[in-house]
Amino acid sequence: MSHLDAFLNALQADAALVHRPENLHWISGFTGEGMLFVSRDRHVIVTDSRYTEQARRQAPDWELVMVAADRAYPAVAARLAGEAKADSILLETDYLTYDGYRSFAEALPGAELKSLAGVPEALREIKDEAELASIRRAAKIASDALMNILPRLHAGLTERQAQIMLEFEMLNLGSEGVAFDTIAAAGINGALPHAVPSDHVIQNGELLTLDFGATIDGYRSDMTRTIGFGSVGAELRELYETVRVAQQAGVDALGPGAVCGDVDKACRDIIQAKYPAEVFGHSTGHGVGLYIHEQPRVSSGSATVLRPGHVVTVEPGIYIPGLGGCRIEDTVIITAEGIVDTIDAPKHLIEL
Ligand SMILES: [Mn+2]
Repeated sequence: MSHLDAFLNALQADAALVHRPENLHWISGFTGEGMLFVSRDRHVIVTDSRYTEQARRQAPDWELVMVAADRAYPAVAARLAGEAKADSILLETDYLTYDGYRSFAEALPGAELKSLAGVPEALREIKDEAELASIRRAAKIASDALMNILPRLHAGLTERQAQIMLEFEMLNLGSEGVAFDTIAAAGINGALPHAVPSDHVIQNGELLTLDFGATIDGYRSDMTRTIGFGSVGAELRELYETVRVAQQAGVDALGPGAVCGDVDKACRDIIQAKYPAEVFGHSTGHGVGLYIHEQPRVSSGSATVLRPGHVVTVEPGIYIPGLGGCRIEDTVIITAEGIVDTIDAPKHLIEL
């Protein structure tokens, strides 16, 4: 079934207006800016002259309406809704601004406006073969990029230099861009799960956490590896080994029919056997696709059951202020038979 057909099947109204770029992409194939108008009988891309040729190429089966300015969108929506006799219309209330929503409400005074929030996102949870192929390519680029830069990584570089090296390598290997802001955190900065790379100079005896991903056809990969420099002391070595065992337990708990909350527990139990609960404050993982963070969440108590086509990360970590931190993360595809771990970079402690 095409993505458009899947969207139409899920449509609980006469028509929908779609604005979120990732949802435009998923439903129509068009990756520019604009709006979709979708009803049973009509599917229209509304955009401006910067994107009309692109829309023709990427979505040849879609009707195209050109607008000259942002304020024209509500009027076009009203015209299309009138032509389609659409009395009920869905909008992305979780994406439009308050002013944006109001301008559509004013242009569509007779229509019943309802929320489309979460509907395209739920449809996008299960990936098809083409989507999985893109994610696997993005994952391979990220893994290869890390392995390629290892011989050039050494104590004395800054976190930012490590970040730039890694991003350059991913782009060089064919990534469309970075999947999200790369995290490179060494020494005590490793205790910040979402540290911003700084001019901190990596020292011997420190761990460096690198969390990064590549993008192919808009689809992202997500991976984290933590690397040691010089000889890493016993306390950090123990911390690393605990995360490695926890991460492997999480990956081993994945599969069709696995419950997300159980996967989280598999990781968390191992860490909590040795450390206080607060060292691992975030959830174990998340879905990955056109967004870097999407459904399903692999979190404590989640009853979501994994199915073939789900793509989730497993990324436990330990963060201790004043000491440092470690995280290890893979992006994993759930299949009918089991799993495919898309990240093939090694997970033992590498000391450079
Ligand atoms: Mn992640």
